[in-house]
Amino acid sequence: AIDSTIPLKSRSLWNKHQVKKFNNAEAFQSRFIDHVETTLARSLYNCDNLAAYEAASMSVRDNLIIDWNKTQQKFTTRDPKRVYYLSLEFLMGRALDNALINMKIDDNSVSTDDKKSTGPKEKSINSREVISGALDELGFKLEDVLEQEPDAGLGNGGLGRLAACFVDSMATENIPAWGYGLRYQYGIFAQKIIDGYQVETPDYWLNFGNAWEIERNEVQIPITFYGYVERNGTDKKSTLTPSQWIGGERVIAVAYDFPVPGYKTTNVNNLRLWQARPTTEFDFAKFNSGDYQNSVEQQQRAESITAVLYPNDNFEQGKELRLKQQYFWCSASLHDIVRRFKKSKRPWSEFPDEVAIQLNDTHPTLAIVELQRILVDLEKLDWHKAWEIVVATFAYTNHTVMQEALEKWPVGLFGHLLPRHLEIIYDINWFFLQDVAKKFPKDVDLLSRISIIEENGPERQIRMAFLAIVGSHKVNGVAELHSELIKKTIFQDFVKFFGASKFTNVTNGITPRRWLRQANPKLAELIAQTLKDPNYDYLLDMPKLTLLNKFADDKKFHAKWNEVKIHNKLRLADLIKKLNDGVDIIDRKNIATTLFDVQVKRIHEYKRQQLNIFGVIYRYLAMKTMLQNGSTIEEVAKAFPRKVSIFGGKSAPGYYMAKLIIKLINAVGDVINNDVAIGDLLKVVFIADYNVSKAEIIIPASDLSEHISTAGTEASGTSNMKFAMNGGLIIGTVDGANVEITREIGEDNIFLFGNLSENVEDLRYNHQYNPQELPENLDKVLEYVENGDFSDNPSEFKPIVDAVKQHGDYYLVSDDFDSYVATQELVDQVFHNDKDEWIKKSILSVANIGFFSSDRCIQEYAETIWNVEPVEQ
Ligand code: T68
Repeated sequence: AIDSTIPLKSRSLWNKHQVKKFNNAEAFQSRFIDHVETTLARSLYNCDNLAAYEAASMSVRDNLIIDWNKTQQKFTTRDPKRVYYLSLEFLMGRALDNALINMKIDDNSVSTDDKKSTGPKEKSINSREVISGALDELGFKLEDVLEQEPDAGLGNGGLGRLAACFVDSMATENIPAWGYGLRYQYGIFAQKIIDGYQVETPDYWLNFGNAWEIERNEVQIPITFYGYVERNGTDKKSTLTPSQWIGGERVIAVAYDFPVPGYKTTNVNNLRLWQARPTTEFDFAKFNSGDYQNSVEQQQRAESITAVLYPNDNFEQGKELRLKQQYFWCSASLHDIVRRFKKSKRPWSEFPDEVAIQLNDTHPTLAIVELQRILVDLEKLDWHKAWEIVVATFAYTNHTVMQEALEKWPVGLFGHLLPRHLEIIYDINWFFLQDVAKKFPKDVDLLSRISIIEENGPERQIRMAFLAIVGSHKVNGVAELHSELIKKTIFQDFVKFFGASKFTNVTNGITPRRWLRQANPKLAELIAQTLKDPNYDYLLDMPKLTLLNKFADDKKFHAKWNEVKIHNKLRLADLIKKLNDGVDIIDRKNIATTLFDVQVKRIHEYKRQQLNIFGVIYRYLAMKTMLQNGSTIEEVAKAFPRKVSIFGGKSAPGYYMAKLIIKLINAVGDVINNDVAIGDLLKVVFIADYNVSKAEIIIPASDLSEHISTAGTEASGTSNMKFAMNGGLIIGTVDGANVEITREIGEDNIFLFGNLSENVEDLRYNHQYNPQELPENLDKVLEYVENGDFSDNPSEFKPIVDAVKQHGDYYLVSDDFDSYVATQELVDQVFHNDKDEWIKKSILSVANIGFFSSDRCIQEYAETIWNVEPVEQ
């Protein structure tokens, strides 16, 4: 074959041997055994669950790849506008179960006559059931096989999981879209709890290989760092003319592709993750000087670029290796995109008609600079023409207003690693500031406020969010409240300059395939039955759930609904028991009347797990006081009915306060869980190593979940949507997407409390300048914590107390405490005294949560930001 195309005369032979998908149990079994015996070199005598998982995954992957090839060929022929979603994190979780839910198979063993009789109301083939049966016949249980898969934990929290939901929805919606990210060898660390403290252990997730990826050794892109800039144009001084960057270090980016199957479509999109490898270039200078050791060491350093995910959520550390990761990934992705565009032979001016690039936070902002560099230095376009193309191509999503999470790079560090990019940023800023000065000639302060370069402080810094705004045609927040807030605060000057229309909102969403059907098969099935939708088509059209509204008062339906919840609570009790060395913490016989109160998310002061645990301590002390004053345990139980407080989440390894909060939760649990006087009325559980696959068990089991951030700090939150979609009620502040969830499901069906975001600034100011007046109840709790009742070390938790009492209570725990406790009492009342009302609220939550499907969210991006359309099947 010349030029990698097969000569015409050979093609019929290729077609004759075309690979076929397995479409029924038998064909799957044959493929499965083939993989066990050849790919894995095992046999029926030594095939354990792990080998079965690998062989099943590779068999399913074969099917996906066949559709993947067709999808990509179709995109090449039709050449539609494509979307590229750049995210430094993709928190995918497990792939096999999800593939079984999404994968479409068309059983050719069913005769055509049988097929004809399959009316629209009858069941179509469900690949999960087919494979479960097929594995059963081969001697395996699907559940055990699925359990073998390690989570792909290439993300920290909400931002990374959002990217995972988005690729699922883009594939489902038949949008020609690729995700681009990094193939970290170590994902988010595994969390162990030792003596109540978080201990991090490395997550070497590729230990047993990875059945879900395709290593593309043919896709290798050289990436340059360091070095200096040379100018060869006539005007050697102008940085605007083509310049040559002479790099000092080179590494190779190798592509790894992960097929992303859509639901009920044969469309399979691609997630391309880059891994760093050393070049095979030989450093003769080093070799001749006899420094072999050093030249090998330098090569080894290449691999470190994609070695590990930075484990911070909503915090930027500013380390050089992080910047290296960012440039490595942006450069590789952009060269890949540009190469694909060039195949179309269109003029550069049409680039934005062919390509939309979405920046997931500011982490990929360098892609803006890299495209400008490619166009000016390599493609020799005029600076301004190039810039017009760049701005029309990019759009930026902001996920936070918190200062400590906004990326800034010191120009020294930046210019050393990327000298040409620094010049380009200065030039972008120069033109931008000229325009600003022209528009607002009298406002002298504006220039320094709005500049991409921050000049005050010991060293000049590049403000990446500002660069992302200037280099994009649209900027969006992730929930209505947050999108309004960024316009009024951190990006105020930019609204003034660009106008409000550049700023928009796209409220986050979640994929109902994973977060309803996969996580909660029982509820998904009950809904399918109730909607008379045996094929689960509603998962593509979640607003259809409103049909459940009419069952809100149906007592028979309540019973079924409640049964599902109890089943899920028992499933979680099993998990907790397993994690607690086989000892039950939860009283199973009373599980239906035990309120499961869950807060699972990254541990962060702004998310206020401390408020939750203070509430637990308050409850415990009140129970003890009753007993001391002579109340019977029955009387106590009336006032404080059965409850389990469940916590889970990781702290960034260097976040002292968050780690201390974890320790406090565990210390409180130790005291309460072992207090025989209160028996099973109150328990506190910390579930170690919260991750996607644990979330799939925890979320469907919750009666109540907590989304209690200080108003204005949580941009959206997405687990709030997941809990509501699984029939859990929410206690929450008026923050992030809680606001829109309330609007959709009705304010009677959510427990809101606390101060509003517009008052936060004043309250903080008050704490600064007025002596702290603590509410009495909180004061008692803090006194108890401070007295060392939860620790052998009496001053251990003092920093948590001092944050409220001495250091201005930045997160306003004292301002919201009473309202929180009062609202929790209301929760108790409804759950324990009016169960029908509770179940009604639960049904209404699910019935009206359809808006929060990530399919809706992706449609909004497609229409209002990307201007792309689905490619018809
Ligand atoms: C989250 N952000 C928001 N950041 O906190 C959450 N940060 O409100 C929102 O729902 C979610 O994004 C999706 O929009 C994050 O998760 C990070 O994880 C992160 C990672 C690196 C650096 C900074």
